[in-house]
Formats: sequence, C-alpha cells, structure tokens
Amino acid sequence: MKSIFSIFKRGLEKTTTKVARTIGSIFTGVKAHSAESFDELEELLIAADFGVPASLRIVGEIRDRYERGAIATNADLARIASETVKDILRQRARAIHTGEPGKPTVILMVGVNGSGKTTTIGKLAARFRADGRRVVLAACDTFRAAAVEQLQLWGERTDSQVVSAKHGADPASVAYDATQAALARNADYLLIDTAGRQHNQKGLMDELAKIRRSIEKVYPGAPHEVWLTVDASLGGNVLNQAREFSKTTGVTGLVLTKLDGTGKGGMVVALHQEFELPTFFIGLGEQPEDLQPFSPEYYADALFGEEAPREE
Ligand SMILES: Nc1nc2c(ncn2[C@@H]2O[C@H](COP(=O)(O)OP(=O)(O)O)[C@@H](O)[C@H]2O)c(=O)[nH]1
Ligand SMILES: [Mg+2]
Repeated sequence: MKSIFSIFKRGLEKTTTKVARTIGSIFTGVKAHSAESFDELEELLIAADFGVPASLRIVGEIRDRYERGAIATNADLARIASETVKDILRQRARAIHTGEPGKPTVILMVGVNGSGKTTTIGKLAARFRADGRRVVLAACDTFRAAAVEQLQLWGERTDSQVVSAKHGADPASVAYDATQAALARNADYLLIDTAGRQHNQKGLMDELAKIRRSIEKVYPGAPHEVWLTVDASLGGNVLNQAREFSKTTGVTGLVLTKLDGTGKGGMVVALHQEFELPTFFIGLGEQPEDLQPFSPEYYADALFGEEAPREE
C-alpha cells in the first residue's frame, strides 16, 4: 500500500526539487544571511510561481525569525516556509457541501478544454465507488462525441450509470434527465461533466447557467458544489481564468490538476493567497489514486522536502 504522503511527494517532485534548490542556493556556504539574500529568496519564490503576496509573506516570516535569532540552519528555514504555506493553504478550507439527507450530492464540473474535467470526474467516481457509494455521471459535454465516449468508459470502469444523449443534444436537458435519474436511483453522488470551450465565449457561460437552472428545477438547492478544474502547469494565467469562471458560473471550489508534470506547484499557494476559493482535490498523476483530497499539511511538507508527517 502506497502511503498518501508518498503520492504527494512523488507528484510534487519537480516542484520540490526546484524549491529546495532555491532555498539551498541562497543560504549555503560562506554567503552571509543579509538583506540581499532575503531579496534573492523573494525573487526566487516569485520565479517558482508562489506569486508576489505569498512570496512577500513567506520571506517576511523568515526575516522576522532570523532577526530574533530563531534560524540557524537551512532546515529551520524550510520549516518556517512550510508553516507559513500551511497557514495560507488552510485559510479557505471547508467541508464539501452535501445534498439533503438521503439525497444525492450534486457536483458540477466546469473549466476550459483539457483542464481535466472528465478525468477528474472518472477518478472521483472511482473514489466514491470504492467507499461503496452509488454514483451517476452526466455527459453534458455534448459538443464533442469523444467526450461522451470518454465518460462512458469511466462509467464502465467504475460501474456507475451514465446519462447521455446524442452528439449535439441540449446539455441542459441531459442535466435535467440525469438529476431525475440520480434522485430516482437514490444515488449518493451526481457528477456532471460539461463542455469547456474558452471562458471568454459567452455561449459557454450561458450554457452553464442553463444547465444550473435545469438541475435546480428538478432538485432545489442543487448543484451543491461547482468545481473549477485548473491545469496548474499553465502558471499565472489560471488566476484570470478562475476569476472569469467564478464571476459567471458561481464556482464554489477548485480541483488543481497536472501538478505531477510541472515545477509550478507554487501556483497552488498563489491561488490560495490571491483567490477566495477552497481546493478540494489535486491531481498528482494519471491513476485514479493520484487524485487526492487536498491536504495543506501534506502539500506544504512535500513542497519543502519534509519527511512524512505521520504514518498512514
Ligand atoms: N499527468 C496528469 N494528467 C492529467 C491529470 N488530470 C488530467 N490529466 C490528463 O489531461 C488530459 C485532459 O483531461 P480531460 O479530463 O479530458 O480534460 P477536459 O477537457 O477538461 O475534460 C487527459 O489526457 C488526462 O489524462 C493529472 O492530474 N495529471
Ligand atoms: Mg472532457
């Protein structure tokens, strides 16, 4: 059995190497800790995608402890950086909003093309099924025929019912049917896949609003969560993307994908510092087990190369 922390560690390897090198290169050897080394650390954190506000805060904490004589080694430095990052990542944390007792929890997945909506839904279905939950999937990306097939494959793999319609059908009517089916079957979760053409297309935003309304018509109070999948490897661009989607589709949380393929893990800290949304899951690889509930503790510890905080 792989421990969950080891999945975080492996998935964040590229970022960890970059961050460790950053810290190591500043505070090693003969180089004295000085105003310049703090400036340099700040620049390197910004370059590692932590964003300006988070970088300033991390360096501020380190400088403060340093001046009070609380930093002797690089390990002290990494520990303080890690604690500061945990603080930032915990700010927005909350439990998932659920459906009425005995009724399904409805999660609407939105995001640009290729950001990982369909894959995340498949991985979530696998996770919920492993917990013995009943899951219904809704194929509301009727724009591409391949998208429906991709979801159907996940339906087979996870033994979940998939509600779909012909290519080009009205996504809102698929959502309507799927919500009815999930209620009728006493499902625990309804996961709704949507199309992801560019966020600046008014058509997509109108379509998502219409999907929301048709879910609510059948099941008042639903959807309980609207999650935006964000490809973390894209860097700073995703901040604007998140704002845009949030304004028009009422995003309630984030799923950060593809952290395994990138050295841009600092992005997650930037997103939390600059954007008021909790992160519920992160994608650390291609396997179902690589989608993990977001843990500020594991994340920060893996980022700064710490050992496992506790055994699984
Ligand atoms: N390495 C890696 N690949 C991912 C992750 N999440 C999604 N992908 C891949 O990204 C590609 C696009 O994902 P998809 O779910 O089809 O995106 P969608 O267009 O938003 O539905 C697929 O090839 C996925 O296998 C992740 O966490 N890590
Ligand atoms: Mg898709």
